[in-house]
Amino acid sequence: MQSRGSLDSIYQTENVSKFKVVVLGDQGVGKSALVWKFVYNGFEDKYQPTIGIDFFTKTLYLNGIAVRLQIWDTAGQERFRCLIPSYLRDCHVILVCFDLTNCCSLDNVPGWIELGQQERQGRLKKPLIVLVGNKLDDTSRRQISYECANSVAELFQIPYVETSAMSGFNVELLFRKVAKDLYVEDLNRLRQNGDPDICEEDRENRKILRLSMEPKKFMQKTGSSACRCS
Ligand SMILES: Nc1nc2c(ncn2[C@@H]2O[C@H](COP(=O)(O)OP(=O)(O)O)[C@@H](O)[C@H]2O)c(=O)[nH]1
Ligand SMILES: [Mg+2]
Repeated sequence: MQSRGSLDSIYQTENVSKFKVVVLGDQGVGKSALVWKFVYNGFEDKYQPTIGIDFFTKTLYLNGIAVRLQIWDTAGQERFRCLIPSYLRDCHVILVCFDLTNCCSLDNVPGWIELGQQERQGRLKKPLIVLVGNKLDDTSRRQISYECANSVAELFQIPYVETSAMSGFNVELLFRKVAKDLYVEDLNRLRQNGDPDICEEDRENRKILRLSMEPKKFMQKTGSSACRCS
C-alpha cells in the first residue's frame, strides 16, 4: 500500500469530525485523478495504475467548521478486489466511479454498488453511496448519456453526479457535499442522543439539505448526449 497522507494526523485528539471515503470503480475511469484533483488540485495525463490501495487526507471547512476526509483510493483490477471489503467495513461514503467515454465501465457499476451494499448489511449507520460519471470534458468520445447513467443510479436509489478530474468540474463540490451531508447526519445523531455540546451554530447547520434525500437535484446537471450504450 502506498501512503501519501499522514496517518498520524488522523488520530490526533483535536475536535475535528472525520469521515472515511472509499473510491471504487473499474481501472482507468479516473478514480485517482479525481482524488488527486480534490486533494492537490493537480491533474496528470500520464496513466499510472494504483497498486492496491492509496490513502489521502484533506480537511475541509464548512462555514468555518473543520471536517476531515480520509480518502481510500482503490485499484480497479480484479487481483486487488479482495483488499476492498476490509476498507469498506467502517467507511462513511462510497464513490462508485465510471468513465463516461467507456460503456463497459458503466456495465460494471452494478457489481461495484453491490460490493458496497454488501458492506452496508447489518450496519446501523449505512454508508452513503454516490455514482460518479467521470471524464465529462471528453465530449467527442462520450458514450453514455446523463439519462442512461442516472437511470442506473435511480435503480439503486443513489445520487448521481458527473465530473471532470481534468477540468475540475464538480470535483470540489462532490467532496464538499459529501462532507456536509455526513457532518449534518452526525449532528442529528448526537442531538437524538441528547448531546449537550451542540451549539446554536451547529443547529443552524442541520438545515442543510441531505444529499441522500435528493438524488435528482444533486449538483449541476450536465447537457445530455445521445447514449451509445447498447
Ligand atoms: N479527459 C479526461 N481524462 C481523465 C480524467 N480523469 C482521468 N483521466 C485520465 O484517465 C486515465 C486513468 O486515470 P486514473 O485516475 O489513473 O484512473 P483509475 O485507474 O480509475 O485510478 C489517466 O490517463 C488520466 O489522465 C478526466 O476527467 N478527463
Ligand atoms: Mg488509480
